[in-house]
Amino acid sequence: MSMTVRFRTLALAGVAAAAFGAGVSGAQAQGQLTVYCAVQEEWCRPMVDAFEKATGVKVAMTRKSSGEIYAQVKAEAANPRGDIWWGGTGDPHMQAAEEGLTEEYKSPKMADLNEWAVRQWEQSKGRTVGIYSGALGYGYNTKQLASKGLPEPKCWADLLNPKLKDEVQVADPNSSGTAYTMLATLVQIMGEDKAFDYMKKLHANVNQYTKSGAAPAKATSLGETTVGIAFLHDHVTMIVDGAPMKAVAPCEGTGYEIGSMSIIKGSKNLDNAKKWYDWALTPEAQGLAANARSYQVPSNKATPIPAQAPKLADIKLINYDFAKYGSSAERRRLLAKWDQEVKALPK
Ligand code: S7P
Repeated sequence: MSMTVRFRTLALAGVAAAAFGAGVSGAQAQGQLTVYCAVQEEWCRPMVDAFEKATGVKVAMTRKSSGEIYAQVKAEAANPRGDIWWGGTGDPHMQAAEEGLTEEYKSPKMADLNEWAVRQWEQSKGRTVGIYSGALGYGYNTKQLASKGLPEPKCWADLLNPKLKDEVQVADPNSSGTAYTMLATLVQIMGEDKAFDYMKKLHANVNQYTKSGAAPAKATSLGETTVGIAFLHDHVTMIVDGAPMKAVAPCEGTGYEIGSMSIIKGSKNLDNAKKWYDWALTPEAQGLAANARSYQVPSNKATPIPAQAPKLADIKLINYDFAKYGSSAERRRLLAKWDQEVKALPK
């Protein structure tokens, strides 16, 4: 887990100041805000800097994986310490919404959003909203693959090749929203029985279940694993950095995420949480992603889609059922089943 907790001064620059005027000086501090951030730290930080610059609000930020933030919000429900949960896959946000852990809020920016982002808000009864989207897939290290004399994998089925024993890395779906997206995707593509058979077989090839969903992309870039399962945009970040890698949208089809944002129920800084929420939906704030080498598709229709972002229209996407796989009962049931039937298997 990568974690940062910081109260910042207002000295740092940020392009998003334009969204809320020219920015404010340190003398005009406007209170504070605690943000639980689930994207990569490299994107969390400039968001915090830009928001502080634009509003004068001091931000304490903690970075964790999606499932970990959900667990923390639930554990703190009687005495909430966070104000806003920004980013991470939509399923745990949906679960939190259903469990009443997050606040209902309608931002004046809703009209500016893509339909899929608004649908997330509607399905959660106004408790979470889409901020970006991205497709799941895997990446492989071209040098490692060549050195093993393996054919280029193209499908989910190819990851079961016995020659990939201990050469596939993926996160643990309990902590990682990415890995839960994989679990739910396979169930939707194959049906539950076949999906669990697949994951049991895949277990033989998995070298490590990481805590963070993007970690397998990094490990693939470094040649620590031949294949890493993660969102395609996380692989693209590595490829843009020059890693010898290729990203694959599996031939059977794949799932996708609606990265989401929620206000935590009982927030002690509710006005500032709403300020962040409205600001984070602007093109100025969403445009910070590409500078941070995060290549998701933004939810505001006016935010330019980064040129490097995988083109969702070119990928065989399933009709991911966010209401079902984000429901409390289904997410808990599938995770418990994965723990018992997959993770517990001997290696
Ligand atoms: O790296 C960005 C990203 O892939 O990370 C988020 C993810 O939920 C956080 O990682 P975990 O899998 O560890 O929870 C995604 O929402 C986002 O696109």
